[in-house]
Amino acid sequence: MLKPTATATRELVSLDGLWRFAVGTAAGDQPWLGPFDGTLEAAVPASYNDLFVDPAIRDHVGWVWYQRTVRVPRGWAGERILVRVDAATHAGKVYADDRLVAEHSGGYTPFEADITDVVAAGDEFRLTIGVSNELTNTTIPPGTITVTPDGRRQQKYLHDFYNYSGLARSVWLYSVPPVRVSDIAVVTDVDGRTGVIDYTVTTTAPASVRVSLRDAAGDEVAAGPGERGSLRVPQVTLWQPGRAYLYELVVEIHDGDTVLDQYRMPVGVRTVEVRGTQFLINGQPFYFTGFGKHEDTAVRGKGHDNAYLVHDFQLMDWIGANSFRTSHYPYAEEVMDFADRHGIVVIDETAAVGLNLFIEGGIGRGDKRPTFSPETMNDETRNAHAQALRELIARDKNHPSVVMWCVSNEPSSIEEGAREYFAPLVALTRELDPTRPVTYASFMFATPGNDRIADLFDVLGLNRYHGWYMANGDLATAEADLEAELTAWAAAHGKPIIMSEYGADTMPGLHSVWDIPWTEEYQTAFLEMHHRVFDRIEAMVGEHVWNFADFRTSNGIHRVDGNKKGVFTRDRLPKAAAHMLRRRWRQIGSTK
Ligand code: GCB
Repeated sequence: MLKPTATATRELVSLDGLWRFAVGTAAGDQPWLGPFDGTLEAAVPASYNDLFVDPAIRDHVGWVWYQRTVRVPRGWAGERILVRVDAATHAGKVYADDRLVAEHSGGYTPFEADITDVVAAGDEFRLTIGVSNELTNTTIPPGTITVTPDGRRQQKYLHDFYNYSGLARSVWLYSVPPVRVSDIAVVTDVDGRTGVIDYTVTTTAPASVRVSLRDAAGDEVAAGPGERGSLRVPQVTLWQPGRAYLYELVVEIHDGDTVLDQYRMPVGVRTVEVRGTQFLINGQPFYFTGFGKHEDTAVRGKGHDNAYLVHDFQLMDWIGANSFRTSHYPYAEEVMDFADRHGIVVIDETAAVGLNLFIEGGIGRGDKRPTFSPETMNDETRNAHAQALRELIARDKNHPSVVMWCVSNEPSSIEEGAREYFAPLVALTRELDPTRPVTYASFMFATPGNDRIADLFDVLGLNRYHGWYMANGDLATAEADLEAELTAWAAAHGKPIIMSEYGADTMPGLHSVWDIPWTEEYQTAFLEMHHRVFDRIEAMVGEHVWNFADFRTSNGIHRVDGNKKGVFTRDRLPKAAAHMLRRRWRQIGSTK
């Protein structure tokens, strides 16, 4: 699905702002049939949970409703008119006046509705969007709804980050011509000094397609006719980590001299390859430094915010991070575009977090049921997971910043059924995108001896907490355990290894001369200990600290106002460890 954009043939209206807001009440309610009662308004984009000071809203389980009046620009007669919701977490329903025009499951990928037949250019209509935050054993991510003795529905889930919900990303009204470009796929390669861009254009009807590639100065450097082809760019400037360079692909549909549709897309030319225990970008060994992140800020929750986007990337630049993982769901497309433009490397993850009844964030759950069974994660869960992969790859396949797909975070890969569950999903990922390596982030009870899926992947991602959830406060034991474990993984698979999570909860301002967990000194010593070990293991190709910043979680006795493993606080102030990381990562650069 192409991101909506304004071109010579397409127009775009942002529907962000304040929307009327209502919490779903009785079953059978049909709030879209008219203006809402009540005075609540919610900001879009933002999660709704923390906007209001009302536990009945924050803890609501089920549908909430957003509504606004929209006027279709009067010049849009004869065009197709679409509403695009960048994300409705975790399910959405869109109504134009009284009519249901789109439904979608999956909280972090876009969907749209063609409302051409329901609205008219120049007229107003009532746009109502329902959003459900319910998670069950067949959603991605999964969860369980329980009922308290006093009759309240409660949402439980198998991941630690707070279940923020709502319209956390933009909503758009846009126009496209009746015959148009509906998708573009590019795959880039390098042949000596020549860049090769294979492209495939999909159109809504047979049409005469022409593509041209412009360099950053706007000069055409290659062009070709047809829906499919290969452009060659002599003396190509590559997209490099830390040195982004983007061409622009201009795709047009012509009828004689008339341009029926035009779409413009940035393209970065680069290659990605796993060879032995190396991860190569443009043929050069790449060492990932950076973080697992979250979309999380005060008040907005998971609401996309361009100020935080800019500031987070500034901080990553300041600290010398060259990459991040979109833990634990696809991020807003603005984030991916920004990474493309600024040369930050991305490991792109689905929302398949918590396929694990065994643990949550290092703490045993005490659930004795099997993770993979007809009553727990089952074929329907896997179908939802497959759909999440399809939508992620459809959305992000053209981003040069994306160098790898992460299929899942911390699944219970040691249990019976794990291989049957994952093998088809990894095969699907490779079929959808044969060009990028595939990884998963494995959990701490997985060992080379009991893990059932590691061999399916190209790169091993290890989430480990030696010195935190294990050997807490004893860094000497933790160092020996970590080294033994990494050595064993390296020997067992001969694949590149990324430490996809390692981190220690840290209260800013807490200090000690001893190895006392939660102090700033302990976080620094903990990370330094890991780095000593990483530097002794040949197969290591990266280190992603957990987490970039503190973030909101559900309540738990091991959470103090959320997860405090951030190297930055929730409002993005550096803890002491940030300065240590800055020294190390600025020295490492992108190759070690
Ligand atoms: C993990 C999870 C991550 C948690 C983290 C923790 O293993 O992947 O989502 O936040 O542990 O801090 O417990």
